[in-house]
Amino acid sequence: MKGPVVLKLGGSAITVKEEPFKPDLRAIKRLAGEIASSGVRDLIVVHGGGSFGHPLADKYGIHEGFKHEGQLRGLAETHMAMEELNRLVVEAMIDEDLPAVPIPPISCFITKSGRIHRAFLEPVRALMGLKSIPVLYGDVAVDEEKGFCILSGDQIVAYLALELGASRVVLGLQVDGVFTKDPLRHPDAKLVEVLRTSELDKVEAGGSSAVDVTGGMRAKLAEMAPVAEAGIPVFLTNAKKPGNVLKALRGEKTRGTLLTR
Ligand code: IP8
Repeated sequence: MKGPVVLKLGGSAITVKEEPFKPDLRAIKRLAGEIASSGVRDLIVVHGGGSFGHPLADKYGIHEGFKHEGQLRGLAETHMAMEELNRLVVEAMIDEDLPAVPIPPISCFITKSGRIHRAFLEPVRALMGLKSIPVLYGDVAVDEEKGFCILSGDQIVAYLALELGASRVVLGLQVDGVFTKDPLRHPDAKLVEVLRTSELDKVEAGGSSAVDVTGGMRAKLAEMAPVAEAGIPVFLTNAKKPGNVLKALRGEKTRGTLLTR
């Protein structure tokens, strides 16, 4: 199938989510290695905020939009924290000889009420034409209604997948995939291997206890549904477990959930 693969590295998979500003450097290095070993080069990587973006976004109420000038410092701090994490991801990829290039989403997306309204994707397209691997991330964004907002990595993944005609989306998470019940609270929860978009209301999606201003598994699935509806398969797998992202990128079978129409 033609079209790039869009890979999301979940913030919880690349940071220590309970400890603010603590990257999981081993995971970042391993995942960069898995990307390199997969041989997939027609690729866009988007990573989440984990313990870098979310605590600051929460502290300053960035997701609530502009309320007072005191938040402007938080806007800058949240973006800079994400840049710091992005640098670690891009450096790890470059160490693996991957032609990764950072693309700050605040500079190419404008939202309206929290949803991407306008995008300037020419740099992404041009870099891909040169066989570079753009690396974006969940970020703060200028919002036409709210002043500013948090733009989740998931929304960026969905937007890019649809806009660039992705062949596949791989979401590397801190859980194995979608379960019949919240696996943290119900030990009898079962992994759903194939999930149709028409069945989305059947799963009780839970998962994350740490601060997540962009909202857990249910929000993730809602974001990915239009992608799957468009015929682009979305595979969710545990990026904390070595080998999953490698296999998913290669299109090989591994533990996870395939979201499809
Ligand atoms: O972790 C949110 O991105 P996500 C990024 O993909 C910030 O939801 C800045 C909190």
